[in-house]
Amino acid sequence: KLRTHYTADVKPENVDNGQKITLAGWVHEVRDLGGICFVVLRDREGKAQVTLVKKKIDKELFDAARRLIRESVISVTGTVKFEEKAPNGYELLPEEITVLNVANSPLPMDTTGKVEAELDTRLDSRFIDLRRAETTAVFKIRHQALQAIREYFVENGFIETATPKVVATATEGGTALFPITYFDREAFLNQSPQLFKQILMSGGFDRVFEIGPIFRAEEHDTRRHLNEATSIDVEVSFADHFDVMEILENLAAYVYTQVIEKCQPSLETLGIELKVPKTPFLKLTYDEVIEIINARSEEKMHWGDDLGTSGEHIVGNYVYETTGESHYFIIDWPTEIKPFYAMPYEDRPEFSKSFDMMHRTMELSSGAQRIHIPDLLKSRIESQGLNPEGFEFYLKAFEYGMPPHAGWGMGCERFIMTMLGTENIRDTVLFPRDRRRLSP
Ligand code: ATP
Ligand code: AMO
Repeated sequence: KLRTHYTADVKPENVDNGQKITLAGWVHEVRDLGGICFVVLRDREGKAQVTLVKKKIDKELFDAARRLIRESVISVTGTVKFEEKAPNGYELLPEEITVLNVANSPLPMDTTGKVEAELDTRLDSRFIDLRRAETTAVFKIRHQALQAIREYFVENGFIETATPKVVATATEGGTALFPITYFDREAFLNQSPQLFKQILMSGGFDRVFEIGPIFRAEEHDTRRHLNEATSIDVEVSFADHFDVMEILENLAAYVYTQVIEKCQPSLETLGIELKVPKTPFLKLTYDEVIEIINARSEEKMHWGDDLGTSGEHIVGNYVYETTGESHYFIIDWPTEIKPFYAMPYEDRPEFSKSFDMMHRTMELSSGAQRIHIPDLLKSRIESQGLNPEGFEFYLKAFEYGMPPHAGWGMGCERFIMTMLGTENIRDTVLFPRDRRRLSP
């Protein structure tokens, strides 16, 4: 066996003092003090000190240890000695060290954390960057968050779906599409599962979720936009926008709770003390948001304007100062600035049953009750300057018994980014796609 234990699993409850084990990982550090040599072995879960005392050990083994090259891959078999003074409370006294692969030097970037690398350098050599505990911690938390999201959906009667990423039409008016060649036809990478999750409501699935990639040809290069992002999508039949806002806030709170419970080592590595957001989240109407902004900014916001970045910050800070919470909803947006599928209020059709879930620093999610009446939907598609012919496959699902329904989409990366306070959204994606970056 190349490995019997992870470094972090070597504890008195799992392993006996003097037990023979095999660890495998990377050479993090070699400290040669002449009479004694320490090799720090690093694996996914942590580090272990391998101690070689010259007088007590085979000369060849001692010399081989001293010559180990940093970041090479090794497997070490030896006996465990619990020792309070050692870094994790134990050291490994080796009998055999096998070099499985040698690393070149110098390395493309430092792994010890002594030199702070630029994000671009880190992304160019992601395989090395991931060997840093701080980087891995983000992805362990992302994994746990997604796990919790799935748990929450399954517990609450949702069916997981997979809808096509190669499509014939746009869904989200605001952003551009990536065109691709599909045999002899033009096709696009999907911006959102929107149309498909709605069709599934006509299919009687009632409650669906999907976690998958979305593609947006955003021209700009910001710290919160990706060209390929992971969307967490939900659609619920016989529900209105308030019902799905409740699902969203409860989901967010559940995920925070699970991350706090299951990711303490990673949170400590990142120096984060996480607080579960208090539910229900504050709901501000679009009109109230305008008042808040206009009372605090020279730059006036007019009815019908979308919320700009500075507006988002003004309102976010206002909410944080008055409630101590970072999350809130903005509801009742003008129908005209929301996508065609948002349901207008019957008694005041200039307002729609739509919402954004906001974090103090940015938008996290958009959603709405949807139009389920085919004629109204068709006229909304037309009035947004779109051609209903392109939407035939979608509109057809509304003609034969479409229940009222509502849903939302939340960017996974933005959710993780705001949870961990990362500077850049690219820190929450293994191999981000942005304006300039197409590899790795
Ligand atoms: P939407 O849901 O409105 O389609 P989105 O999901 O992409 O947009 P953001 O991009 O965070 O959400 O948009 C929030 C607001 O910030 C929008 O009003 C948008 O016009 C504005 N905005 C987006 N990109 C930029 C940018 N690069 N600089 C300044 N403002 C921006
Ligand atoms: P929207 O376009 O607002 O709504 O997208 C929903 C959420 O997806 C995330 N997101 C992004 N994250 C990173 N980079 C991007 N370029 C990017 N674009 C979007 C954001 C955003 O809030 N169909 C609707 C959802 C619905 O109504 O169900 C939609 O796509 O967190």
